[in-house]
Amino acid sequence: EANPLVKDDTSLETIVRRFQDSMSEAKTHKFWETQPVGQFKDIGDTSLPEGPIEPATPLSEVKQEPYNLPSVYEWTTCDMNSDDMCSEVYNLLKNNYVEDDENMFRFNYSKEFLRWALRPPGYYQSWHIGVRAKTSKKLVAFISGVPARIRVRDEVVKMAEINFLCVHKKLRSKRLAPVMIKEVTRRVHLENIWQAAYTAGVVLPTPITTCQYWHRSLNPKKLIDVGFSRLGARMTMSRTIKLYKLPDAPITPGFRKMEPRDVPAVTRLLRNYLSQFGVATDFDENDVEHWLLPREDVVDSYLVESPETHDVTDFCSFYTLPSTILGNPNYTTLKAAYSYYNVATQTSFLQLMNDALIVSKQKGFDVFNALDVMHNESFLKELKFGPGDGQLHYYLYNYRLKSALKPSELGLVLL
Ligand code: MYA
Repeated sequence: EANPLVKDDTSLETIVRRFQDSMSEAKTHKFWETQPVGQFKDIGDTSLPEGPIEPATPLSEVKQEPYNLPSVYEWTTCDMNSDDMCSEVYNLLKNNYVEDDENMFRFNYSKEFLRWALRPPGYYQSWHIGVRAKTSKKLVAFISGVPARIRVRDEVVKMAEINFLCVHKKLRSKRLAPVMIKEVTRRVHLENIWQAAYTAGVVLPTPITTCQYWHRSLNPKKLIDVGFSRLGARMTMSRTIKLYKLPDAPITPGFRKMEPRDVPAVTRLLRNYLSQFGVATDFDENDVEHWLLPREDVVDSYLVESPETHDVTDFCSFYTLPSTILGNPNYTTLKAAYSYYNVATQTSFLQLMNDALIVSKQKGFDVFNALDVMHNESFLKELKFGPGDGQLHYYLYNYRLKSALKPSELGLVLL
């Protein structure tokens, strides 16, 4: 049955964007054509080997000085430990980062979230790169990387995860982004790392997979009021509210918040689950401690501890990413939870994720979002998620896959 509450995916803007995406292989990419990424012209060429596109070079051959910026700008390294610097990055993103196709919502990553996302185990401050206007010293652009181990088929590869690329709205289309991408690449190379992973809403050469966002209404009235979703045909507000109603407390016996003592068990559970996907993150205990231990208003993790054996059998997690609602007189913020990593072995996946919905509703989220990655497809429709209009393309830098993956073959969620 059609879900009556989905962000309008048949709007003219969406149709136009889908058409443009479908034509994007015909577009030229003056910058991306020069980079070691899968090129559109090579799609389907099975003679090309899987693996690095370019070999690593000796570190002494890596360019030692930063790339040149237009003379009115200068590079700055952003110290995310500093409150002032963190606020500058926060404000740049709050006002200039990703919006939906209809410019109704803009991501509003919190300062605490940015600190968490940018300071994982072994992070490099030199990969947190800002651009300032020389005269005013105002921060006008940002790009970041963090180190990660990502397994591609049988190979665990050290990579950079690149995120938060942002150029101030007034400085768009001046080819600043390519310089920033080259500069972060240079600084990643200086650490002897030669591959990267990133996601984007735009089509570039060449996605390893294209995923879809699905949305589960928790507060349907607000979502309709702010234009995130529409009242379905033949639906009233009260029927809609009833449709999305959830129990007050989780159902599964032994369902509780993850604690520090759970790190070893959760790591085993996750490593075992992620081993089945073609491309997946390779988490060790340090990573799990950083990425999955609950942090208020940043990341939530729950697990099922068997009441009999005390084994940890199931796990679910989501991160907090609000969006600013642009130009609505009644509401300023959409509170969204994003599905992160989930593993079910004893509890049904459906019941586990229903419990995740219940606790996110309790915490005051308006909507729970999930991509169709890993085994997520198996719960989306049944738990009343509706397909959104957002597509998310996943990319690898300097690593070729012989063929694209299905979203269900991907075990990687970037923030
Ligand atoms: S994805 C989130 C990106 N941010 C936003 O969408 C926020 C709002 N938009 C902006 O701030 C600007 O529009 C941005 C582009 C900054 C996105 N990824 O300077 P330009 C190419 C990669 O004139 P602007 C995220 O953070 C575009 O195709 N390339 O354009 C992951 C064109 O190249 P070509 C992109 O609009 C980022 C060129 O830039 C993206 O002023 C991963 C135009 O430059 C994009 N999202 O600025 C980065 N958007 O002519 C890659 C446009 O060839 C990392 N472009 O088509 C690669 C790995 C690096 C490390 C490697 C280590 C080994």
